[in-house]
Amino acid sequence: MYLKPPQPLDFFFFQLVGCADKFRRMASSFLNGLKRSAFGLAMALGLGLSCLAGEQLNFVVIFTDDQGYGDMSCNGHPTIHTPHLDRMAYQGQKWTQFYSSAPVCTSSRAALMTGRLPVRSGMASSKRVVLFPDSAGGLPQSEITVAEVLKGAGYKTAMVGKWHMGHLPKHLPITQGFDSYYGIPYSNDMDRDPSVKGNWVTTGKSSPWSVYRVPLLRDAEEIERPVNQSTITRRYTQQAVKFIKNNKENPFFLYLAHSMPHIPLYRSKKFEGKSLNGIYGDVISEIDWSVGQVLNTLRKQKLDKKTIVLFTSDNGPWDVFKTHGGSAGLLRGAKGGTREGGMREPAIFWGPGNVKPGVVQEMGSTLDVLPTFASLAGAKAPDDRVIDGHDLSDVLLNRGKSPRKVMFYFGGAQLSAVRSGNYKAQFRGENGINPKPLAKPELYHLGEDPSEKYDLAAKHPEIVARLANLGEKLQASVKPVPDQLVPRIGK
Ligand SMILES: [Ca+2]
Repeated sequence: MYLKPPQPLDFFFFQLVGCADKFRRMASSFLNGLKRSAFGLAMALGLGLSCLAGEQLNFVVIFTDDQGYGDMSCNGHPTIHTPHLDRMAYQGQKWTQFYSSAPVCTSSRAALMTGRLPVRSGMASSKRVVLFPDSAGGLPQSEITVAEVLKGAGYKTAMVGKWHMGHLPKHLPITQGFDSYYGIPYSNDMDRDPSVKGNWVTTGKSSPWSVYRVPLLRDAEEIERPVNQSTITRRYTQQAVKFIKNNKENPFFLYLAHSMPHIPLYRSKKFEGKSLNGIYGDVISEIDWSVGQVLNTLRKQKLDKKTIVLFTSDNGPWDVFKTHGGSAGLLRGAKGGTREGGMREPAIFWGPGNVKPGVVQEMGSTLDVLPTFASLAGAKAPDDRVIDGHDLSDVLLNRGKSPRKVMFYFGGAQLSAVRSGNYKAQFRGENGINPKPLAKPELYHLGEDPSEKYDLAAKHPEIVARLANLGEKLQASVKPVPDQLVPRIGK
């Protein structure tokens, strides 16, 4: 279902400016018509895009770590304040049923990069949760990332932030389609100094950042260790802004993956004590500031009308850390689980003049990013392998409904739940990487019961059977591949 956005005064102003700009561009476009390439004209007419014909759209993905569905004020959080995300949401499309493809970091990121369920690339495992600093594996070179797809279409590409798809040189972003990399290659709570006792769990405070001896890499070179994490959100933002400014003359793809709000939580001085929500809210405030910096840079560089920005998170909130973890709002469950709170994410697409503003209540997924960006860029998505993503451009450009009708939920490498339309059947336990089959499957109507409270399995066994059948067909399509999460360095 498509809903019109809320319309405060500055939204009307935005629309007026947008109309005037559109008229100017139409006139300019007409006068320059003879100069256009036939391809550019066909693209502009065919896609209904607002950017000048023949120009390629830029793409930015802002990805947060462990931010819950409820952790934005525009998703109803009462004590977290996110003015930049809220503005992004009413200028863009806020999706209320947008999923990551896994409830944990490594698998979720592999799906975002490849458009494929992580079990297809060996990036989901029933033996290890995620990649660790002693892991030898990573995203196989045989996989084709969205960065490689766009690079093939002439894009400059950069990754800033948390990678977590292999930290050895052969697995880093610069081997997977990114021209440059700046960031912490895995989670910010790793490489913990074992001699330091006490931590955020027992004290309710973050340990000094020097306790976590994580590296900061530029391309493949270590430039800082341990990383001063209190400035990391700001430094990632500076790198992102610099990349945008340096690439205003050519199409670009920027993947900005914040290390926060994954624990341990750190923020710069300016954001200390800023939020009613405590340190977690402070951290989200700094990320929100960062979103504002990116969008304002695009506006100032006059790139906003030819850029699509997606903001979303990799998995649900890590609720075991209490006030240092976020909130999934009214959704059930959290990080690591296959209830909605583990995998349904805050999600906003923004692209003034291109993305139709509103609230989208249809399904979408990070799996859909590769096919959608490839389609909008006029680039070729891989056709020699199974792609689990769908092209969402019809929804973004207000031409049609979401092609995503089904969502599969994996706990580790085990298919645990299946959603089709409004119905979701839970077949295995909700937590862990090797969840056991439930004695009886459960069934929920996610429209009427978004919190998964009222089991309808006994009432609708035929729907449970239909969803089980969808799951069996999906599993039959997955070919066994080496588990990338198991091998250890030197073993
Ligand atoms: Ca995560």
